[in-house]
Amino acid sequence: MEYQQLVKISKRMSKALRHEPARVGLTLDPAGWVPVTDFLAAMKIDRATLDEVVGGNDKQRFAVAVGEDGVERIRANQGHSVPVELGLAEAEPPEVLFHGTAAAALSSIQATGLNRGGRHHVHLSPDTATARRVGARRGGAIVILTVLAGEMARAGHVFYRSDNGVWLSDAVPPEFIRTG
Ligand code: HQG
Repeated sequence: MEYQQLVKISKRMSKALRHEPARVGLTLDPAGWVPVTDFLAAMKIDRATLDEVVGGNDKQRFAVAVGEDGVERIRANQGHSVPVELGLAEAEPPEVLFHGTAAAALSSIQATGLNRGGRHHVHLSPDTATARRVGARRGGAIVILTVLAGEMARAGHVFYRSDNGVWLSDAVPPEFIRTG
């Protein structure tokens, strides 16, 4: 299938699994999973298409797994706004992490820190190239912030790493943020 078409389906899948499952008639379990057969019907796609989107996804946004009951399910690895308990394990972060955002947000972020907005956590990138890509989604001028994750962890802040390598934390207070 063509790349653009796959991206379009991936976005629909993200919306259903992270934000608006009810809109397409789905109910996520407490950990965010739905049976693959229900999901295919709700998305109106076939299994081969699903496999192509999940396997070829640039950010490994989705996980497919067989439960103890033998039922195969799918969930989004992160990025939810609906309440789900992903069961992420705490992880020790690298000394620095990065956050790419709109330059226009800088003064607000310097005043109040990074907050999670509608998501469950603040999302942090392991490298500046990834942070740049995240920031570029906004259009316009971007800024790459350095987050002193090691110092934060030693001060008692908890970090998680999603299955697709995104670092997550509840909030980043301004004193742990550097520009440039
Ligand atoms: C900003 C995509 C003003 C924050 C990406 C960000 C990522 C503040 C925006 C994932 C602020 C929230 C998450 C403050 C935070 N004042 N602005 N105090 N604190 N912000 O989309 O991190 O493709 O919820 O800088 O690749 O941009 O969906 O978060 O610009 O991994 O898989 O508020 O989403 O992944 O925006 O992106 P978002 P994000 P997917």
